Amino acid sequence: MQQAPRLIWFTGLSGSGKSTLALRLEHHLFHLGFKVYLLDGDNLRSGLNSDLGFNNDDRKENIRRVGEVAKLMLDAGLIVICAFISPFEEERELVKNLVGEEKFTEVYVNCPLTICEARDTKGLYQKARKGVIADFTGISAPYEPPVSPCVEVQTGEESIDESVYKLINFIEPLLEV
Ligand code: GGZ
Repeated sequence: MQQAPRLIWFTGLSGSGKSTLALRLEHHLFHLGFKVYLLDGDNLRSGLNSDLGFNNDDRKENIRRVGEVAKLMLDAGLIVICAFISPFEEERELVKNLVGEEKFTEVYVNCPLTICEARDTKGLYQKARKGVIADFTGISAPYEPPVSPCVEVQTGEESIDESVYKLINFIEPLLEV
């Protein structure tokens, strides 16, 4: 299958559903025959970026390196899905300019902090509130919502299936040459 290389960039708070949606999208595209690869905190922060923490400078460097890796993968013809909090507009812009605006699709996984915190699947918000974890996004570190995302899902209101459906409908037509 002919495919147009594209970077699909998910941004949103911890617990907003980025990884879940990104994985569902990856599986969907894979089963359609696209060559697709998912980059997220799990495979980047445990290896290439294991020297980085969560202060502002480290987050910026995290996203810069992810952008460079994604660019190489685009050069190889892949569809790359990235799921990072990526809290700063400036770094998201940097990645967009690095890979080229025409290849960049920003996805805003919009979920209110109150809902992310109530879910607290990993107990991280509770630790952040207690001060056990410093610089926690939404609690003690900033999150800048995208100004004009290409597509937005409201995961506090929609079911996972509804959000996946919305994403697929928006993204799939962008991928075939
Ligand atoms: C935010 C943190 C922090 C702090 C650990 N702040 O929900 P998770 O667990 O699985 O996803 C979060 C992940 C965020 O890594 P990113 O590389 O996406 O962040 S960034 O784009 O801002 O560089 C969370 C966990 O790491 N985590 N400490 N202080 N999230």
